[in-house]
Amino acid sequence: MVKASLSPASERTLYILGAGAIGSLWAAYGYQAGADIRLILRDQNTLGHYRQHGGIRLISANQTWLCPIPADCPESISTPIQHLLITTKAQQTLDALRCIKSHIATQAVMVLLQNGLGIVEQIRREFPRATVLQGSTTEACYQQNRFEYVHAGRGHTFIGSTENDQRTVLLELAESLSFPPLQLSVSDNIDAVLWRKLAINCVINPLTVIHRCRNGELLNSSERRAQIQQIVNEILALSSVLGRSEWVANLYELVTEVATTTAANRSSMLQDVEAGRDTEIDAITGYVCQLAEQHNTPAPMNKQLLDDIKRLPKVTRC
Ligand code: KPL
Repeated sequence: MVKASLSPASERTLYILGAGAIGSLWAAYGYQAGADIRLILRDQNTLGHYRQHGGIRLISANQTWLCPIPADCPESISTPIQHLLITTKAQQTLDALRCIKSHIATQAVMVLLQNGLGIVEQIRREFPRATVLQGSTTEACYQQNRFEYVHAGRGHTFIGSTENDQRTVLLELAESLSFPPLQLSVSDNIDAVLWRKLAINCVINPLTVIHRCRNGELLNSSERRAQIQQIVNEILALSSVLGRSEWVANLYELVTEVATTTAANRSSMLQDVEAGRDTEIDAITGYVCQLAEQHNTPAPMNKQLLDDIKRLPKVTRC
């Protein structure tokens, strides 16, 4: 295993792959904090639209900032990427990384901050000498218009690694990615953090799609609260089989807390469905259903939600 090292903060360019809600949130606050940030956009065409727009517009607590964050498309990247924050959708991650593979330094440090599980292993296989750290956030942000995002609720963000000897790098990274008001902490048990986040996303994301509602509106009726409870029960049963019960103690209360603190947010899955984009359902509910099947644990509500969301019509875009 290669031990990761970071270049001095003053010389560090942070590339952000995935200019969706969370990537744009980090990019905008990073830009405001004076960090050397570069967004990687999908292609020349998107880059052209972005430049015409003048940057990322961030709306937070009735304040609006237009942040002209420097941006590239894969063809225009000119320096080797040493530090990469990956905020793409789970299902787009590998393709997006392959597009910029020739620009990624062999020993790059990558932080994967996205919903769902199952992707980090694939990245590590494809970039064996890179250091791939994992993160999880409950910051709430949604897209209002193209390149315009609303920071709709505060959450917690953790990064961590299953490799013990990465602690120094993690502490330094947590500090250098904490662009006020965003605050990163290092978790000593990132697997637990990611499993909890997966559980929260299994509840909030598909249910907000089924009911076409904001996160907080999931708590508005007893029918919805009963659905929350059923998903929670299925995840608790699976967690118990996997020996992970401790990781999801008080899951119902945790989900309620996140739905309350992000009440005004439209979940990322609802945003995807409304924009006709692919959702992360396979990496979220699909991941849980697969594990449940492998361990002969019933998860009928999750299975139903997986099927329902996958059946939703897609908008065909050219
Ligand atoms: O992670 C989220 C998402 O929308 O994907 C939450 C925390 C539920 C915020 O909306």
